[in-house]
Amino acid sequence: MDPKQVAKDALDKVADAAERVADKALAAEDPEIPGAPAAAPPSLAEPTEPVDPLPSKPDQATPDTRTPTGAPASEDPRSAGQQGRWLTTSTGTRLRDTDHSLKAGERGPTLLQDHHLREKVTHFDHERIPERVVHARGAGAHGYFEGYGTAASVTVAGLFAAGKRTPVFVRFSTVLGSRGSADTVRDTRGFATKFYTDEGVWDLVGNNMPVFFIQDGIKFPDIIHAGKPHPDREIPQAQSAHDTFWDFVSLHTEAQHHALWNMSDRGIPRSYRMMEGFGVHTFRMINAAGETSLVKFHWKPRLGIHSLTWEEAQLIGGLDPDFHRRDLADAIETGAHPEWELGIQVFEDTDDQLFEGIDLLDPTKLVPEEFAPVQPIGRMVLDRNPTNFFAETEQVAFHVGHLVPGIDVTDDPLVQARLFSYVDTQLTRLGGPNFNQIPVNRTHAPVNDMLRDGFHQHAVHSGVAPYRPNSLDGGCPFTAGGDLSDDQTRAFVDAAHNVAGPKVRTRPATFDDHFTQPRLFWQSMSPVEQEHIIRAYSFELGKCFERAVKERQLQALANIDPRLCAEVATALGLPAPKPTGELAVVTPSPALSQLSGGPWPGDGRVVGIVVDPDGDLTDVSEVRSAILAAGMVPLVIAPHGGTVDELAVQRTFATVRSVELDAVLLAGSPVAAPDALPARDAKAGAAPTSTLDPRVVLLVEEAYRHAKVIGAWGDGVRALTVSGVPEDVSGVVTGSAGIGVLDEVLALAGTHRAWERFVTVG
Ligand code: HDE
Repeated sequence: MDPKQVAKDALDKVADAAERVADKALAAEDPEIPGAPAAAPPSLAEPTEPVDPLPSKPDQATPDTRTPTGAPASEDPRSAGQQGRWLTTSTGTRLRDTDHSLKAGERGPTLLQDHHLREKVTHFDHERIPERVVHARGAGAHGYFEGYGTAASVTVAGLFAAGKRTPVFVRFSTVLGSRGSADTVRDTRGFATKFYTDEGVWDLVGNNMPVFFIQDGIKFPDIIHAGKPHPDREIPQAQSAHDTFWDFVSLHTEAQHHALWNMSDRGIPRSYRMMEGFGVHTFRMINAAGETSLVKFHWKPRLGIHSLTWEEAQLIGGLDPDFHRRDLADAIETGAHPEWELGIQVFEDTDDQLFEGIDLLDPTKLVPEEFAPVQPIGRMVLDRNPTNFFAETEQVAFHVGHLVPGIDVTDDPLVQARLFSYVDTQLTRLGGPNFNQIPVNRTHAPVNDMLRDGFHQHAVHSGVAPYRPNSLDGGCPFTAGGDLSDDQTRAFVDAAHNVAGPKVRTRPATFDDHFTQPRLFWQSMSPVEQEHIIRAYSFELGKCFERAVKERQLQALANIDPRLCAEVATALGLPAPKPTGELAVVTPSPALSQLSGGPWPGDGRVVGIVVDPDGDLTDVSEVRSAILAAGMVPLVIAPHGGTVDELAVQRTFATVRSVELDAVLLAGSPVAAPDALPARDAKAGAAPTSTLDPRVVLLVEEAYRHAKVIGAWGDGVRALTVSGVPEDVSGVVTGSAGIGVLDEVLALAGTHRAWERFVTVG
């Protein structure tokens, strides 16, 4: 039916209902006995024609539509923020003094009657809410999703229509650490997206790795208890380098695949903006004809997938624990808006739900992109930072059961448990069942549910019949149609799917193979990535206390790859065991390597420029402007703060560290500054008379070791030489003019690092 006609009919029905109310009100003047339950008398038969909710009765009023801070509700989001210029109580009474409690005499005791003191302190006492059990530390951003129109053959979901823009809120997170832990720890990252679609909220609550530790949600408390700090001493914080984690994953070999991803560079991303995202589970999509497909979701970052080195991650953990949070906020503020493409791998919805022998219901398995290409269906841009961390990033409540027509879950036993857990956890975290009414969680679609009351109820529901069927509220609300092709009336339809079998606590045989896919991942890595993995295992297991735990994990590594096992065993000083079975023959998947693809845009990358206030500064200003024009952030680094030749200094030799930079430019060779003394700055070492400030030497050495691109011109070339860096090596650029050097540096930085500089053994 014509949508305009539908809208007109609906309006006519509301007008009819309003007329009936008015008639009744007139009748009441008759006078009529008070107490009629509803605004209009019910019909004898159950109402079947959908209408909008009936108006309230003429004797009823609802609270004024005010914001939490007393302003008339309006579309301006600031109406929910502070109002007026005077300090007030929470109820808007202006205050004259908030620094002195009410006392009996100047030096006497405080009076119980001091309602302002009590309101202020009581509210403060309750400012904290429980942190998330997992994913406690996170950072959020607003943005939009834009559909390409390419998903229509598999799903009716309206957000994928060509050019359709849907607002989103994304929260990135680490898993294990507490709210105040460091960003750069080795861990999986959460990548949770809330889409405020016209058809309801859809939450895609994924990770930056495509597989998970466990195949059944009932084991989630086990893996998390093992990964969290030891319960006696509550250490270590935010990391897996300890006995309980490796105890569990070595006993429970289905976790080996995910553990291997954590030990790879994916576990230490350079930036949230440079991570892939995955829905992990297989989902089911439904098209207009009611046909279903199985899909896996992938977010592909426009900037490529890049990581820190382990040494960088550890140093940054101390220097700037907010590194990822800051990077995200700074990038958005400077207009370097992070962007991802959403894609799906599509599989036929067969009875066995297998693809090329891979059980699509097993969340410890991925499907190589070479077998099932990722097909782009839209893109997401994050372009605004939250205004208030608590109100938005902390209070956002994701739930895998927030689904919209056209997208459904599968019988993956992990997602099944998640469907229970996410609502359950919000009840404690957000203090009751109305968490979807918190501003950041509110849907942009009309809500007419029959959920009522509860802590912090913000809706003022009218009517008397929050049940179905009813006649007193005119039969409202009505269930919508199951015709998926009608985008005006369609409802969420659970995809029909055959299930049968005995009631059992077990797992299928198709979940049994725990080593083929880790081997596939290992063999798909480049030699440098393999080195990083070997070092990561050596570090993590080297931190374990118990020999039995290390030996057991070495056995698991032997079953993944004997060379990986041997290298780690050498580092641990233990014998390398033999594989317990035959090793699978796998075809490597190049798409799994972070080094595949590129070069990538450098948006928001940080370029340090070392200057010598007494040297030649001619090109520095121009280079700085060119870096800004390229969408990157130039940081001028000088011996002292303030300005150098009218250029603001962002870092001094005392405050800078190479790990916060993506590339280093040397515009001069500054001699040791007055504070280059061990007593003032331990980084200066014991060489105060150096012809080059020792902190610059450290900066260059570190940047070189981490395979960062380094450029030098003019006298800056001397700084390279003094620091022991050869000129004729990959990723090192020298020249006579700043801009020429910068152009080459920016081109090389597109691959993130000069990978050839990493020495590999294998
Ligand atoms: Fe979660 N997970 N999870 N998880 N998860 C939570 O929900 C849970 C799983 C993920 O930024 C909690 O609101 C169970 C897989 C992200 O707010 C909790 C199981 C994946 C976030 C919860 C899983 C995730 C969470 C904690 C096994 C990747 C952060 C607070 C059945 C696909 C969302 C909360 C945010 C958060 C339970 C497994 C991703 C406790 C029981 C698999 C990104 O409900």
